[in-house]
Amino acid sequence: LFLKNVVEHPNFISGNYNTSFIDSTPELFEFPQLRDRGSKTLRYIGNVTVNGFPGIDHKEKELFDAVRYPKIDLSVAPPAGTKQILEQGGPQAVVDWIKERNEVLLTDTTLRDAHQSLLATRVRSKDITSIAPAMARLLPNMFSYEMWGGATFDVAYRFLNEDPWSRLETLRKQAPNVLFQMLLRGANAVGYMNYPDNVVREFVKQSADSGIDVFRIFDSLNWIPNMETAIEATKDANKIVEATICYAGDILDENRPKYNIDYYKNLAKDLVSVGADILAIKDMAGILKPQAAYRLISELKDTVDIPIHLHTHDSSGNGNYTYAAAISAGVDIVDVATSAMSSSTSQPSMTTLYYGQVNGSRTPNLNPENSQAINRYWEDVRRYYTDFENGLNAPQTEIYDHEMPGGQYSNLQQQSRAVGLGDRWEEVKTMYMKVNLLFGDIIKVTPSSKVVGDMALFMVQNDLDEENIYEKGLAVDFPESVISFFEGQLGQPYQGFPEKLQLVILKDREAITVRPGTLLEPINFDDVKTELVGLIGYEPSEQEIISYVLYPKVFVDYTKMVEQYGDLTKLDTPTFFKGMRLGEQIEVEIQRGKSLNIKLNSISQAMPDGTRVFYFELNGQPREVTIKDNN
Ligand code: 3PY
Ligand code: ZN
Repeated sequence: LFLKNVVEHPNFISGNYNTSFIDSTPELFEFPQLRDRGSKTLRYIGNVTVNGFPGIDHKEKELFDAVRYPKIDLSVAPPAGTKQILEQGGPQAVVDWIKERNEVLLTDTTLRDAHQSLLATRVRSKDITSIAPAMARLLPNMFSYEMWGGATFDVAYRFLNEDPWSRLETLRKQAPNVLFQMLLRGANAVGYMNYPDNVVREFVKQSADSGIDVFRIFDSLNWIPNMETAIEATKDANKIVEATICYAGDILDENRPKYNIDYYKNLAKDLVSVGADILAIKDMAGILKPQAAYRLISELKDTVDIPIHLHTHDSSGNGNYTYAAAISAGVDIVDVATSAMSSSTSQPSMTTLYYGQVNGSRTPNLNPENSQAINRYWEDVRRYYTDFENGLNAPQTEIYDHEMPGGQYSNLQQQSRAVGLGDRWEEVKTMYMKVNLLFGDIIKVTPSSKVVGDMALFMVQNDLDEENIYEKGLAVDFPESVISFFEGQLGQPYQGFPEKLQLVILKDREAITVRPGTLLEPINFDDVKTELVGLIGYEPSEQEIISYVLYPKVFVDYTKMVEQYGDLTKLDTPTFFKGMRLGEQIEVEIQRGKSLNIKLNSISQAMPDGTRVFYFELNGQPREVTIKDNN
């Protein structure tokens, strides 16, 4: 294409060129793909305007007030932060630095768990990267930003038509001063099943190369063998291993003896022995009560010599109360979010925590005015995502009973509606609790929590209960996720599987007791590459190859969307979800100094074949686009 541009250029044809011709003729680099960009964007806008965005009600775009950006001087570089400590001294220097701190340190989860738990993980890179330069300058004293991993990886491809790797790389450039933290599901990487060891290794390597510094590594059954490959890979990359204990039960409740204080202390010691730099306590459901937090953190501080990082969800409304107790007990770091993206199923608010600690001995190093300046941005931006709100706007103390992770509640509610159990939601929640006990009281977090949820729905749908399951269960086929769990494909739960139920569920299928990763063939990345070239028609990057290995269909579907609609990441969020109003004009800056100015003048009536013609203006030129109306 470049050669074609050269030989067809008038100066080239007329012989009017010299050795600087290429350097001085930038239009040679304007390939048809670039020119095509406008048409693809118009096609996307037309389609979403008339057909709506998958999964949300189709209605006209609302009017939004201008977003309040913090006033910052971008020409002033962000101050040095924790990232520079890692760069200069490696993980041990960061650990030493944490130990020297008296104030409680903060991780800001706004860019990952907060929106995963409040807005179905739908916050787009555009809204994340727009605020990152301000975060780097106004919140430079954070221990880390948790901004990647968990569900954000597949949701980016699957629902937002964007590449999670480029989100990470862009953020890295914008916030070069604070550690970047990701959530990694051990042998399940950022997926829902165990992957071969070389896949986990490659994923960690690519993530580290692209900008992740702190790997919060957990296993959905707290089974350490499933975490070891990821831990080794993190060490190989000279990054920080935050080995994680998922919290279940209640250490102060004598009726819940399975997960008692000794269970946690032993696990903590084991995690230190496999290489933890930091110990994370991941209270994914928000069930760690304040008094229990005080005891847990106090005893863990006496048990291990590495920093302790506490994560909770504010579903019960007790989140900051739990943190206050943990801070008194000596916890080193806690997870918080900007106020407008905090509370309820998300993390507690950072500014609330600040005021709760102010004038105390461990007041966090946070400037409340700066934090409020960032918060105003999120107050405005959260409105773009109203369609993805989970509807929970008051404390849910019942989480202490059902123990559902913050991110699962609305998902399971949605799943219940989808299978016609919308009006039996209370029953589903009660069943979730009963299934957990039937399963032997397991750790519930992605993906083990999904198994419990799938089983709860299945039991309610099929009128099964804890009495009749052993008999009726022999005649039914259980959900695939449940069978696979009882086969041992997610690993081994603490104190094993309930054998009687395992027989009913597996029937004649054999269970394994070894680490699933030992049975999985390593992936041959060269073969995968060849296969992928055949599917997408271009040479994939290493990041794309690993994405395809983790999520083959999701990744290929994403590349097809990009082929059809081009790069949509520069489109503003209301337009991305709702399209355009008649007469509206928008500007899409596709690269610095280069914009698409788009105006929607009119839309024709539907033709007999169901198509409509959209009359746009693109940078002042009339453009017609024909769109199939699927309504
Ligand atoms: C995830 O694995 O995505 C989680 O957030 C678990 O809590
Ligand atoms: Zn969480």
